[in-house]
Amino acid sequence: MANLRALIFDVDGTLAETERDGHRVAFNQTFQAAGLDWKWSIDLYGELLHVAGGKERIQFYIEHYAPPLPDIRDWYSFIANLHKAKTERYAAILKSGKIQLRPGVRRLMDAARKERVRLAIATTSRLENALTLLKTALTPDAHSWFDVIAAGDIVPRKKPASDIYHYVLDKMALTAEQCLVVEDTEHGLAAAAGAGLKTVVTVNDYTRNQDFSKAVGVLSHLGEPDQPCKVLAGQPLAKTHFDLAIAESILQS
Ligand code: XBP
Repeated sequence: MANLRALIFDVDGTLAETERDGHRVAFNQTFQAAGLDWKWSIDLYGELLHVAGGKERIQFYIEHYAPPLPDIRDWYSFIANLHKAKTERYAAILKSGKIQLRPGVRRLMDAARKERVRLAIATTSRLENALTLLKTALTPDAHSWFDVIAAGDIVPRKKPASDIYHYVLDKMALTAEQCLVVEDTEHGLAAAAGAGLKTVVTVNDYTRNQDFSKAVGVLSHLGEPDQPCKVLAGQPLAKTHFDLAIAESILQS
């Protein structure tokens, strides 16, 4: 590949549909086990997803939805402990094998490895969560597939700030012009665009109505030879699926 040196993937919603049936369920299980009368419905969770990061999401819920509150002095530790417990429950859900990769993710990563296009991860989620998903849904030695796995609190500001993408570019010693990002949300797109990166968006039920005008393309998913993706915005694809040749042509244009 003349220009394309790396693909940078977001995790939740992009690699797999983790939010509705993974993170949300783990949050609810944790609230119940902690004796909290808090329940995040599918619709409410869609609203809460505007806040990136699990700890930040719990705090936002407390501040904006006035749920029944326990008598707590140290809210910082309380939220941190809830979030830790939620991470364990989320890992158990992933280990049960219920959550699979979205179409085309493994195919594109395999092709990149064959062509020596480097791989990286840029996520708001906790590192353990990203690693567990990669191990359970991709491959047990997933660590070795990625040059950088940038996650969670590793940078001061979460998406939509661009910190995580600057971090990945720094660690890989690449420029934005040498990389293509795959994201699923407006926040993720804003983060990548702010670092000067071109981004392909693969939407999901929570994000399909968001503003993706800064994306180089918007797809239903990455597609497979026998499972065509739909182009929702951008240039039509000459094939059923998104591949490295298309990624390269995007960087050249
Ligand atoms: C997705 C998120 C995360 C998860 C929860 O991040 O917003 O907050 O919903 O993860 P991304 P944690 O799209 O960047 O992968 O509970 O581990 O924070």
